[in-house]
Amino acid sequence: RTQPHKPFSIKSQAAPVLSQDELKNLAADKAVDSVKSGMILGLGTGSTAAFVVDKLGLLLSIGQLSNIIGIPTSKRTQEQAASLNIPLSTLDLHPHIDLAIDGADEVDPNLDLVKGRGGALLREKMVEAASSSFIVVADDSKLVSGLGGSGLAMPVEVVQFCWKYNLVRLQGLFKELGCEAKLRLDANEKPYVTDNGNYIVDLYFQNPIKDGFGAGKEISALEGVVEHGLFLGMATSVIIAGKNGVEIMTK
Ligand code: ABF
Repeated sequence: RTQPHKPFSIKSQAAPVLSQDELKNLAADKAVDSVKSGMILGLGTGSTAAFVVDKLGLLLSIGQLSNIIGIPTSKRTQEQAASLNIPLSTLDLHPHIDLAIDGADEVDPNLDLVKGRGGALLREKMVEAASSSFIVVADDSKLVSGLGGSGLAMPVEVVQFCWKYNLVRLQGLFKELGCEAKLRLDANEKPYVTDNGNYIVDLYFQNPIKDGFGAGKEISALEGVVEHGLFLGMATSVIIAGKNGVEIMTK
């Protein structure tokens, strides 16, 4: 005889709502799974990348990782990594990097990125271009359907000399996208100076950039432009943390 079903109750358990920092931490944890002992690592900049650096420091300190060498992408990251006793080097001494892990400001469906709102775009691009693999870590607020479409800045690092001249030229390049160019200021309302002694012109678009490669070429062709925040075709994968967990985007 079959037993009559016992009445049962379903305890409804709403999924915990994770804070943005918890999401960043989740993405960072997942990325660090790809780090192996002995690797030369590009260390990113920004709040998400900082979780990665913290985790690397922890794994080194408990002996779960060994012999890694970090190539930092900013003075901030260099200080953070040094404080965690992560051995550091430079691109001069280690021109080939195994894996770089860094955050992003915008991620589109092709894994193309806007980076540099943290001001470290030049060193980030140099380090990430020298890496065999580049994993991006981000929370889902960074996803966009087209680069430049978030209404937030697309940074361009320019030399200080005649920065206004270049600001006007940059704005003029993207008139049809409703581009407004602004010199980035620091907390004291003084021009923000990068680790490389340059200024940043932030470009704000009303419409997304359709041809990222074309836009990048035009920006780079301006004398006095040092680097721009379009990171195209560089990411190997993007780890996105959102309310449904961690998703890995690959091409
Ligand atoms: C770096 O930090 C930058 O390229 C990007 O500008 C920024 C992202 O910062 P966060 O992780 O704090 O959002 O990765």
